[in-house]
Amino acid sequence: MNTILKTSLSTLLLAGLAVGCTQKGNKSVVDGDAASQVYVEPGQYDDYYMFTSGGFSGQVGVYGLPSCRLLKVLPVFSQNPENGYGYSEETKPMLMTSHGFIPWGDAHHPALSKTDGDADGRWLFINENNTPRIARIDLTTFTTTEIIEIPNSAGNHPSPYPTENTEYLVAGTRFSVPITGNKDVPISTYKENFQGAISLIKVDQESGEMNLATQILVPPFDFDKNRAGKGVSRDWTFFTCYNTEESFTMKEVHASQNDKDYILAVNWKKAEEYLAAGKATEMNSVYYHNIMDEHTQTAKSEVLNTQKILNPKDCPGLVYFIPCPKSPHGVDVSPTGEYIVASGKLAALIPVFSYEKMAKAIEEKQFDGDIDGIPVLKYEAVLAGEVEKPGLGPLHTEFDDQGYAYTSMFLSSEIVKWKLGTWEVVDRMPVYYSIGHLMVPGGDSKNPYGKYVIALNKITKDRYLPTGPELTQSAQLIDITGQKMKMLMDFPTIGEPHYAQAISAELLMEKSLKIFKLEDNHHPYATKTEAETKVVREGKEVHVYMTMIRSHSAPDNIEGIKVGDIVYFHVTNLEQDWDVPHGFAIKGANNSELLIMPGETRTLKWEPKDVGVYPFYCTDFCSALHQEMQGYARVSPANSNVELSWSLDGK
Ligand SMILES: [Cu+2]
Repeated sequence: MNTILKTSLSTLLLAGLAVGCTQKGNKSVVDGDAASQVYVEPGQYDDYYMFTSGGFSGQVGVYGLPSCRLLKVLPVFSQNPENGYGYSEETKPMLMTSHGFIPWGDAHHPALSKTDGDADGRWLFINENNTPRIARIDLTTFTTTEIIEIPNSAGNHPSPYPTENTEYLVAGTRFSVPITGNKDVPISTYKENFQGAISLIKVDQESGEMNLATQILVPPFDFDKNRAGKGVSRDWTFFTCYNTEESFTMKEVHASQNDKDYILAVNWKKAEEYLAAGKATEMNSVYYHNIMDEHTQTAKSEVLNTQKILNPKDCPGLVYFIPCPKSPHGVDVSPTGEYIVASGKLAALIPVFSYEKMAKAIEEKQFDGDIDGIPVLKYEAVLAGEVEKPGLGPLHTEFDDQGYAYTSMFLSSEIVKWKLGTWEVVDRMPVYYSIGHLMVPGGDSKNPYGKYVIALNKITKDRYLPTGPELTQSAQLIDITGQKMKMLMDFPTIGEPHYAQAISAELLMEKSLKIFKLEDNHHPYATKTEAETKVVREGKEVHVYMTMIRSHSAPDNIEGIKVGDIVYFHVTNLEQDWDVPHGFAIKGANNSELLIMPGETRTLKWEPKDVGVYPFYCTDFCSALHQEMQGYARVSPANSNVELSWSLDGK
């Protein structure tokens, strides 16, 4: 690309942003009855749960649709002082990695588990981009119960999209790195020494447990997004890749040279066959697998160090490249599985590929050469059609139940509705501002619910009352039941809502757990009655076996702790009623509070530095006498001979 073209490209990118940011207000697109469409009467429930990624907050937001009310923030990859996730001794192992304890993550793409191509409400998965990991959230407890690290990967962006029956999740390297050879190489030897890896993570259908089945070595491109096939294309999963120029510096220029990059089509059934046939080699990179044991209510980390690697050169039919204009970002598969829509963020059109044509082109070997042994299919042989002049900067596409597709346009800041099959654009809706992903409830499934499209916007600017330089991010709810899209409302989100998924409320609310049964609590430090409460010294460690019930803790007076001790408060909430958590905090604790659900045991580590009497109390307003739910711990000098003792009401 010459300099003038390069300059005009960046000008275009900036201009798009500027256009988006100077549009003022959306009063003209809001009809009078928009409010009634999002109004959920006090005491009534929403129709859908929506899960948004928290982006750089590392968490997941749970919203009700259509009210767009925030119901909960689920801690996943970041510590959460609100409930002690990642601070309590039980949950710390969830954040262990081969790089040590990592208290923060960058969460991108929530993905509901699927059965026959539709969300089934079993689990929610989400990827971590920065330190490659995938988490599983149990949708009966809405808690993170498993996190697996992905070795040989960097920038785990195209992840964790499930196959049609959640047989596998995928992970791909957005940033290629040296993998199989020497890792200490000059960055300028990128083309010779860097590699990409695609990972297939097997999901146990009973427990949901994830295991790295195999990795596939691919050229050092930047793998960006993924969607699994479904229906006719169920054996396949599709990745976009950019930077096919294999540049390693000033990528904004050097990774935008080629007119076409690629979609990588991976046949995961073939991968299974090659694994079974012993075609994989073994590699040794360390990665962590953290699981919350529901019986002990405590997470455990397992350190793994072998992984299987398939090389496409030894595995014909495993992977193919489909040429795609230009720096493609999103790739999405239509409800029947026939159409594969790719969005080249620098392209002036949206190419739609046909699965049927792809299968035929593979059979007839309609190739344009190969890259590192991976055949490149001919563009025209696979193309079903092109959506012409859709707008600027197409990113992602979702589908409704009426045969329409909705594509987000980052640069022209709009959602464009077009028809599958005729590829004609039928409507546009400006969004505020600079939309990234969009989401139609069920819009990635075989049977979309339709009804709404949610714009997940990157820039907020003037949408809400200003809150200084830092603004929340913004989403918008749009009605898609008519021919014309209808703007309903704006709402703020936590972190950056990269992507979202929605599921019918009925599928989740019935099975939502209300309490943990005390009799099922096999935590090694659980205390199930006040009679069993005690304080035990083990050298410098002091273990407090504590219970809480409205409105006292047992014990509430503790003496004999010494400066230099490490104190563990193992607190069991004896309540067996819904929505009666207790909290625990002690003065000077440099940790967080604990929030303990009924029937649960949680542990706070405390290292008192000075002599004194330290109050502790319940942090969650639990009863009329909540303010009285308080006790004292006495800390004596290191050489003191105060006996260890504990009591409640002098007993
Ligand atoms: Cu309380």
